[in-house]
Amino acid sequence: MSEQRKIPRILEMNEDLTRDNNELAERNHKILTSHKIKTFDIVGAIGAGKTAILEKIVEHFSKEKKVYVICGDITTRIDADRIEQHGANTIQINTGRECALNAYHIHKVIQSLPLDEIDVLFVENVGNLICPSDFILGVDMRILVVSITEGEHVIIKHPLLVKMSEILIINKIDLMGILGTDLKRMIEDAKQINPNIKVIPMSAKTDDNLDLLLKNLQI
Ligand SMILES: Nc1nc2c(ncn2[C@@H]2O[C@H](COP(=O)(O)OP(=O)(O)O)[C@@H](O)[C@H]2O)c(=O)[nH]1
Ligand SMILES: [Mg+2]
Repeated sequence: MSEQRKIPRILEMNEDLTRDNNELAERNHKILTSHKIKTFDIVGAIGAGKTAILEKIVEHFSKEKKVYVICGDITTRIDADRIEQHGANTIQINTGRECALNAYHIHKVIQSLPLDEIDVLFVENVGNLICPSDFILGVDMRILVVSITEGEHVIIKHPLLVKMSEILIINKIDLMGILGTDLKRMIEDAKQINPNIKVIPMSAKTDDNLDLLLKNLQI
């Protein structure tokens, strides 16, 4: 009897994809650090305030540093245009159907950038709280942005991104009087998931705690 061909019943494609992405992310990081560029990946849901926060950060640092921002979105360059008005050069990556940027996107972009002329590189990832946890990009620091409008359970429901981030911004605290979101609960949940994460409740509208964020970026 001929030996039956063994066909795996489950193909673990995801593991291969993640490994390839991680390797490319490591190469990205080597390239960027060899050019002494400080790099950040900003992740969070649509509407959390990623672009609003980047506008403030860019406004502050672009007076002294060359700041570059890569914006990821399904379509349009609305965010890139907003950020550019604050003094950074920007490039928009339209991912089409993909719900997160990956290391390959960043690799392609940095090949075309004047890396010796850049001091700080920010990535605004595609608005999503799930997909970016599958793809690291090769940056120094990941910043997760949530807002109190998403409700106090947003942290506990997305532990992977909390685990993978160095800074957690809880944005829109100017709306606390209207919403009454349990901020203490959000901070406690974050610390339980990732005791090392730096939590910064802030408002990109009123600039509350903006100074604390700028300090923690260590630029
Ligand atoms: N009240 C308030 N609104 C904010 C704050 N940050 C952002 N917004 C508003 O929230 C909406 C989404 O912000 P945006 O930066 O585009 O979010 P993104 O999708 O995460 O980039 C916009 O209307 C902003 O003006 C904040 O701290 N407080
Ligand atoms: Mg945005």
